[in-house]
Amino acid sequence: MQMDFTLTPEPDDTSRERGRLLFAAPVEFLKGVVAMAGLPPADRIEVCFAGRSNVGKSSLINALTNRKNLARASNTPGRTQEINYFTTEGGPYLVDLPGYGFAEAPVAVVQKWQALLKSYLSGRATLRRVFVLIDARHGVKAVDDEILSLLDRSAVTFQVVLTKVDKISQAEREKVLMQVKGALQKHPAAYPELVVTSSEKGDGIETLRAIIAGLA
Ligand SMILES: Nc1nc2c(ncn2[C@@H]2O[C@H](COP(=O)(O)OP(=O)(O)OP(=O)(O)O)[C@@H](O)[C@H]2O)c(=O)[nH]1
Ligand SMILES: [Mg+2]
Repeated sequence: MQMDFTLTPEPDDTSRERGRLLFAAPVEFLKGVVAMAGLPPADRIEVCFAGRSNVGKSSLINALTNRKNLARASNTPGRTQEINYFTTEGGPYLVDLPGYGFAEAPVAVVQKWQALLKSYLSGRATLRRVFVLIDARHGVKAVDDEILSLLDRSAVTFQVVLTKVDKISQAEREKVLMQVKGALQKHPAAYPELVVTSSEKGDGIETLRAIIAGLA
């Protein structure tokens, strides 16, 4: 059966306001986690941001929270090496993950944090939704597919967020959306709506805030 993927519609005034309020309140760094045993108590729901190295996970958290440097963003792929927890007031934990598909660190180091990433994505009961970030210039790659299959097997709902849309034309946008929608056909854990974002220009940020506030 063909699954129908659409863009998330613009939030209505109520949900937009709810999203605005959640992210206008203080969002604080809680801790960086390097082993499953270090995860904070599972006393509330959480959402996480997953994706290939350099796709823009940390930048997206900065854009959502309107803070330049809350989650460190950098040009150096593989910069986020821990599972970083941020608290919201009355809302979910926001979780910034290390990137996957990064080959330039020592193999042992990469393996260690990829193993942690996989344990986390498949074994966190309070993980309500995984935002899987896909670079709008590149579309879904084999390494993304691997993670998406892991989420299918673990029955964890994921929602695709296209990033860096400011870097492509409207025509390229249509093309990558087709590719992504095609790739998602084989992933039953995929949420049927996609979000197109630019942390640089602000596209999709209010929509994403509203989605996260709506999950709480
Ligand atoms: N033009 C543009 N650049 C972006 C955008 N989002 C992120 N970037 C840039 O992409 C690079 C990587 O961003 P990060 O947010 O550090 O990426 P990440 O996914 O957290 O990377 P890792 O932690 O290494 O996995 C930085 O140079 C950002 O400035 C965007 O929306 N538009
Ligand atoms: Mg990062």
